[in-house]
Amino acid sequence: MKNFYCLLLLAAFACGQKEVKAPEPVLPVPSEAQMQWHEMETNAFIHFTTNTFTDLEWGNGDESPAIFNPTAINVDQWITTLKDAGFKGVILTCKHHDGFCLWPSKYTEHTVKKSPYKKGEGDIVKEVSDACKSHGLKFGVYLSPWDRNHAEYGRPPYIDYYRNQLKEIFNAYGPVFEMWFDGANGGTGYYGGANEKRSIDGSKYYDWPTTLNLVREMEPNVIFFSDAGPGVRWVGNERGVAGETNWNNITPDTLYAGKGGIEKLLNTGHENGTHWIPAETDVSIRPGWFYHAREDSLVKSPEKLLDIYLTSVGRGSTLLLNVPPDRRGLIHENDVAALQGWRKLLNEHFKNNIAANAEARPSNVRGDNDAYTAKNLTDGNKETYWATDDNITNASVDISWRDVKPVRYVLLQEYIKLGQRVKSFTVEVQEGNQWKKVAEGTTIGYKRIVSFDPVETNAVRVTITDSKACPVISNIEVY
Ligand code: FUL
Repeated sequence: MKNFYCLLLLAAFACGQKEVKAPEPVLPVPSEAQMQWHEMETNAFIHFTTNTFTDLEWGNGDESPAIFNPTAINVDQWITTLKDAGFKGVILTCKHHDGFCLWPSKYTEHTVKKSPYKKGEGDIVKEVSDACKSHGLKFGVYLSPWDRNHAEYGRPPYIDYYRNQLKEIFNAYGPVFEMWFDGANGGTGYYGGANEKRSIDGSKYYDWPTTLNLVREMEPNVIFFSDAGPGVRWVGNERGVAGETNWNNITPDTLYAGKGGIEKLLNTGHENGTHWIPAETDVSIRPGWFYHAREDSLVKSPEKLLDIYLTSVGRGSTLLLNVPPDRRGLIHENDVAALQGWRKLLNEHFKNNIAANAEARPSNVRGDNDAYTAKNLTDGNKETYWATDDNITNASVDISWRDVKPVRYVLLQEYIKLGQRVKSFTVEVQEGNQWKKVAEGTTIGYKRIVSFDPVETNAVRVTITDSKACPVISNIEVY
């Protein structure tokens, strides 16, 4: 990459151009690990535990491991199905709220070891992490802080137990790209036979800073998910909808996992937030997070999944789509068909980028310098960008091609390594000698896809109408 910039500079010199300084970053900016997370775009969630066999969403914690018996399990089928659908990573519920562990933890008997699965010799966490490795997907971990099985839940010894399990998992099954700290806590549970309600103070009980440091020592680049981050935040709903305005910035000092009442803030982020904590959009392909036969007819359609893609990835978020295995231990035929249909739609709708290498005429180029030319928008190189002079926060670019073609999507990307800047924009298409507005929006961020009724055109105009500082746009695609 360095060489590439040297070449640009050399080219600029050769044309007698003065070197022009790159725009200053608008803080905060993403870490390298967060940048990689943004680029994954779609990941899959896998919810699997005793709930799959009891038909519950939240197990009470008193379930017998004897019921955990997937008789035709094929973890490879899960991972190849997910890979074919385009997912880049997988997050597995190693332990959900009921406390049952999908690996043979040495700190409890409430695990696969006591189940009929592979006669107690099975280890689903290992199988999934191995399958991810062999198919080139990243592996992530959900380890529920709330544990309705553990006798000490709510008291200090449980925190040691939870940390011991994190050590077990990170040491045996890594690398782990993302760690989920779910905020849910319904109070009541089995708790080793006490069968009572245990309320905790979510802001203090878990002592998250110590736990996160422990994990970071084992996995320095892990992305922590919780309502409050610090890696990524919850999007504030389970419908698959990120805010139309979606700032990656948020001020986390008053947030903590499970705080509640902050859904709106999580959904949109905050323009002046102090930290880069982007929203992750988690949603299930079925009504529930776990498999229930009664929901076989309620699997989301490929069209619905496409909508969800547009309101998550298309709004600068990352999609975490849950696909729960059934009692056989397979991804059900209906879910497989929905995922295949979705992939097909995505491939069709985003097949030919009309803007690739198209002509781009900007209203302003930073220092009139080739390094920041609007050609960078259509060159397919994510490291180059179009930027304007520092005092310009309203600028447009016209992208045109020879023959009139039907257009229904415009995809925009900011070069977020220099921070999220754009506050509002419009998209117009040329009809004869007229420009007609077809879409407008607020934030762009890592990626923004606007859709509109198909129009026949040979030019698109994107206007940044307001920005925190000069806009820095790396990519425009048109479909
Ligand atoms: C929630 C949990 O209570 C659900 O069971 C599920 O795991 C979802 C992803 O997070 O908070």
